[in-house]
Order: sequence, then structure tokens, then C-alpha cells
Amino acid sequence: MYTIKRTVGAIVAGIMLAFSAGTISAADSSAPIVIPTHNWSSQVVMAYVIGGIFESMGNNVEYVSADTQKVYEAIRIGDVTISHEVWQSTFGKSFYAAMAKGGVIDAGTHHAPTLEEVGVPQWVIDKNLCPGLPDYKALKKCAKVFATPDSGGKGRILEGPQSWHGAEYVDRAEALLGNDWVVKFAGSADALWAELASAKKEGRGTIVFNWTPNFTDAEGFVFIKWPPYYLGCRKQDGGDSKCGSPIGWLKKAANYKFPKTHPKAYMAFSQMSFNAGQIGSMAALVDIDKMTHKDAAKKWLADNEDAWKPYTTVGM
Ligand code: TMO
Repeated sequence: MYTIKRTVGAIVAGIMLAFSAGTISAADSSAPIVIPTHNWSSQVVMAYVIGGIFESMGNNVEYVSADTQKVYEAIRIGDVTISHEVWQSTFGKSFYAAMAKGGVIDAGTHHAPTLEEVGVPQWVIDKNLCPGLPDYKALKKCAKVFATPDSGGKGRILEGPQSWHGAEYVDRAEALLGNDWVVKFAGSADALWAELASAKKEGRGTIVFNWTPNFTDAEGFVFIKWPPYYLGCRKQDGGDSKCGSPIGWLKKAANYKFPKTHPKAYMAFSQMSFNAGQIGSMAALVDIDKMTHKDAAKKWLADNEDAWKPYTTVGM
């Protein structure tokens, strides 16, 4: 009797031990977590920030330079593990298209409302270069103010790189501003910042694509107010393009196997949320302070341990 009791007790204790051990310590695979880098500063710095957080948890990390639209298909098929800055206006369509095919999961949302839109630096408003701004209707009377040597006397809107957008801003200018305006694509994010700097120096009007959160929030950037966005308003979605961009979300995405292969890293990633100030500061370290993306990430991690350390122990 005594031995039977003891044996049963040992078995029960063994099961309980195995069970609790199993729930607290499913180990992450040593396979690298593949993080994409794109062509704007906060995204690249945040890639190294998140990679640094994963490494602090003992994970292996790999970085790949990836196309900003095709990356969602790459995540779906598992070539890339995560995306940490899915901007609604610019990438929402590609993100959901990949999700609909199966293999991409929504891994949560940053605490940062976003806007990706054309606008003018605050000083263009302060100098009243185009009375009535930021209402888009004011632009109809100001085309000449925003003319550039390459615009043939028309007002010029400097769009972001073509890798971010299709024709949505071209269609919108045609639909709402007509023939007095042209849209040109910048070659890079740096070309946008160079244009802002030279326009300021020359005291001339300029209208460029930009976004928030970004380093430009600190100095002041005023987005043009267009008729409100609604689902389907863009030509590419069947509408007439007479709309602005959404005040949108900033999401994280992951391959559907990531929670299974790297449960600890996934738990951390799913909790991670950066706010506008944090995202703006990641960009500013590069675009204002001229640090490399990697050094900026190191500094950011060192300066913000209180913000990210708690993510590494979620559920433990
Ligand atoms: C995706 N971006 C923030 C550059 O608009």
C-alpha cells in the first residue's frame, strides 16, 4: 500500500513538474529571426532595436533589405519572419492581400496614430505663402508658388519614392487639382529632406510627401487637408480618388509559424509598442544627428531600457 501510494505520488509529482516545465520553458528555435530593412530611417533603426531586443533574449537574428510592398508575400512564405512598421495608408493593401492568401498574422498595433500625406513645412504657413492652407482648395490658386524648374510652370508636389506608392497621389492631384499641378517622385527619403532644407534656405514654397510619426514632428510640418478618406475612395480601390490619406494604424506582422518556432521572441514582439515620440526619436538620431542606423539603435536601446526590458519577460 505504502509503495503504491508513493509510486502514484511520484508519478503525479512528475506529471506536474513536466507540465509546469512545459508551460514555462518552450525554447525558441536557434534558427535566425529574419527582420526586413526598408528605405526610411525609423524603420531601419527599429529593425536593429527589435533585433537587439531579440538578441538580448538569446535569439539569433538576420537582417535583409526588402522591397516595401513585396515583403508581405516574403513573410507569408517564410523568407522573412516579421514586419515591424506596417503603415496603413501605404502598405495596408499589400499586407491584407498576403494575409488573405494565408500565412501572415497581425501581431498587434503600435500606440501611434499615423498619417502619410503631402504637406508643407510650418514656416510656409507662417509666411502665408499660400493663403488658405492647409485646406487643399487654397492650392488651386497657388500653383505658381510651388512651381520648380522641372514643372513647366505648374505647381509641383514632390511625392515619396515609387517603391512606396503606386499612382494614388497622381490620381488624387488630377481629380482634385486639375491640370495646373504635377506630381514628381523623389528618389529617396533623403531627397525629401534635402528639398525641405533647400526650400527653407531659399525661403520658397514647397510641398512634399511626409508622414507622422517622424523626426519632422519636432520642427512642425502641416499636412494638407483633403476631403476625408473612406475605404474604397482611391482609384486603385474603385473610387474617384477625391480623398486624403487615412489617419491610420501602424501594425506589426509576422509569419504564422513564428509563435510556434520562437514563442518567447513572439511573445515579446506581440507586446512591443512604440509611441510617436519613440518612433520620431529613432528617426531623428539618423536624420538630424546623422548617426548610422546601427549606432542609433544601440544608443536608443541603451537610453530606453525601461521601455523595452519588460517586453523580454512577458509570460515568464
Ligand atoms: C512608409 N512611410 C512611412 C515612408 O510612409
